[in-house]
Amino acid sequence: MNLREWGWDGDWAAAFAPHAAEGLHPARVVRQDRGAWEIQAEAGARPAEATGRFRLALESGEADLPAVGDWVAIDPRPTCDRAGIAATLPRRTCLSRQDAGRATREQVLAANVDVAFLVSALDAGRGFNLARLERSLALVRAGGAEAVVVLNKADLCDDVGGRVREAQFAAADVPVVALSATEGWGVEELRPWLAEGRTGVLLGPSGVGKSALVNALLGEARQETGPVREEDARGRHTTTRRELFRIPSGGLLIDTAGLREFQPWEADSELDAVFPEVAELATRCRFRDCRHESEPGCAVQQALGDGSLDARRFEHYLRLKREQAYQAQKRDLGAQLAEKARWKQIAQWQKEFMRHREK
Ligand SMILES: Nc1nc2c(ncn2[C@@H]2O[C@H](COP(=O)(O)OP(=O)(O)O)[C@@H](O)[C@H]2O)c(=O)[nH]1
Ligand SMILES: [Mg+2]
Ligand SMILES: [Zn+2]
Repeated sequence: MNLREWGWDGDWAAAFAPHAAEGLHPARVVRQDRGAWEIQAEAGARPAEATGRFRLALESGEADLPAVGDWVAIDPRPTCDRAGIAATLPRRTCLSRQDAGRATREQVLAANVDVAFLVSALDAGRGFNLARLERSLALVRAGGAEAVVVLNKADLCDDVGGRVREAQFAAADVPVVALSATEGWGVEELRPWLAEGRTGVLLGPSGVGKSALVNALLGEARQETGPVREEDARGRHTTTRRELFRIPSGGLLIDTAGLREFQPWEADSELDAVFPEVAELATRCRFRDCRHESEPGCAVQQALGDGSLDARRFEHYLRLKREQAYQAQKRDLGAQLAEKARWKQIAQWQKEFMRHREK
């Protein structure tokens, strides 16, 4: 198996050199399902687990938990049924959101992704939501990836043009593509973003057709589609699977499941990226901490008054800003609890580690 087909290149090889010197092999994380990983190495695909030394690095916060898309250094351990992950290579891009359960922990959705397809559905259900689209755009920009807005199930919509215009308005300069994954039309428009060696990820709420789109791009029904139970009776996640596929036209694509709405992590700079016109105006307000409400010398209010700033865009901006403040508050409150939970997890790992060593 040629690792180039999985996105390996000269820069990765250079970053990997110190690990190669230790006799480790490069591999890409192609599947992540709760605590379990599957990696793709030159020798093929295998399940993998963290080595003892890597666990210690994870515990001390020196290393990040491997995510789908990560390049890792593995100890092949030929006599063992699992390869040992010994290190992760520094990420080029990283899409993360706040962990739904633990408000203070960042959860990495996918690593080393070039392009994120933000999938909505035009089926008149809850699949199309401009505020969510804006939040997702913020998340993708903050992570360093390119974004493409995908409006799926266009076959079910009478006014595709109208929806495209609405999405384009929220997305500013980000491309918007309307298509039908199940009928197949429009799907080809995505291929240019998935050229050889490039990695994409499908993001969006459950039911918008992400897996159907994976199947359409793969040209075969590899992913199960349809209503998937993603929460148990108490509303918790039971499916968190993320998987990386190779598509025939050359690129790689990650399907995600079980994601709740995104909650951007560090957010001020992201908001500025999504609303560059507001950010630009804000630099001209008289007060640096201007909230653009009724402060004197507010350039934003002035622009709203003379119509040079779109009132609806500014409303969206304020909504996200409020949500952000709320999340920040929640994060502070959750910090102590999360720290406690982290230590509990560390103690458990240590116990396992000791048990492993005694064997
Ligand atoms: N009419 C129509 N239905 C679609 C389309 N794409 C997906 N679906 C259906 O929507 C449901 C959810 O699709 P799925 O791919 O499982 O969504 P996911 O949860 O985002 O992976 C399935 O029943 C699909 O057959 C589409 O373009 N048009
Ligand atoms: Mg799915
Ligand atoms: Zn202002």
